[in-house]
Amino acid sequence: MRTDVIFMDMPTLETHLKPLPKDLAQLILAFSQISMDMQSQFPKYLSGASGDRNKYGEAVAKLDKWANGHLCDSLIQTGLVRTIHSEELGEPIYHNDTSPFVVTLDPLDGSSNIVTNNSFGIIMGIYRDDLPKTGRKLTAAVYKLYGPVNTLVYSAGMGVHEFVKHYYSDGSAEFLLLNENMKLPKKGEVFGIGADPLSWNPRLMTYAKDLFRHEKMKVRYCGSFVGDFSQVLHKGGFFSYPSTSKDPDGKFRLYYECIPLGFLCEEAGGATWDGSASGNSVLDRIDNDVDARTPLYLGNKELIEKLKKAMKA
Ligand code: FDP
Repeated sequence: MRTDVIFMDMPTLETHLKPLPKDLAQLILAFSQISMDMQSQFPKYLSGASGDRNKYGEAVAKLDKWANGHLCDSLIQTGLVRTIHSEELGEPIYHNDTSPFVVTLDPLDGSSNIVTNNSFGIIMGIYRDDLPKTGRKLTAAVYKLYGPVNTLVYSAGMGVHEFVKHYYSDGSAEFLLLNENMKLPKKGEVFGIGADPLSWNPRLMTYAKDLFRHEKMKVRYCGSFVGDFSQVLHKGGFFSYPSTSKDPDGKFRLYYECIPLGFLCEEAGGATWDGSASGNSVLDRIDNDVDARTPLYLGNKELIEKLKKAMKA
């Protein structure tokens, strides 16, 4: 047992994963190790665009390209993944038929934050079934947030748990438990809404003003979904990348971003909405296109209920 730890009594991620099925625990642990090791390579890939465009027509940063390649290769090497669907892959990688998991990847969420040295991360969804399926079939979700400290949050349907990368004096590092069974605080404190406000539904603008005036909430917008989600998870509140007059389906990707973080939000007692008239959670949204986008609204349950009413009014 190492003794140079302020969190000396806190369980490691490996210990915490023990109640899960062995293969699932192995995959989450492997992801944690891969994402931890990746950080030392980031400085080599900070300078600008790779020259490629992804399937959405977006410019791919050098770090996006490297992160995607490295993650896909490393996950395949675990022998636990049979298919990888990634935001940065033109086509899925079908590796074999026998490995237990299908994963979705946003290999570098928040690319525009690379040059400004602001937070970005990785989002992974884990399924036992082949896709497409609704988010209700998700087995587990995990994200890594590269910020002033590095955190990893996972849920396999038994609570939402946060770990922090702890460095030992011998230079090694591992994830130690920081927060277990996280729940959104009852009173939402922060909110952030993406896209051009001039193209928002005017009802969303009215709702946002209400968050200032009546809910007394503060604006926080990170530029990375993982960063914004982490704020809602810790402080309670509301986050959206909405449907707009320019982009009715919004910007976010249903499978790569919204289902995994929507799952964590709901597991932590929050709610999600895909903007549909039927009031769907993003976990119930049916789309046979794994690359589909969806409007996204998430946060404290009462705020989402209020929003749904406000958008109908
Ligand atoms: P990015 O394109 O920089 O990778 O969907 C990806 C995402 O970042 C989210 O992580 C982030 O919340 C959002 O887009 C930022 O979009 P804007 O630059 O339009 O604010």
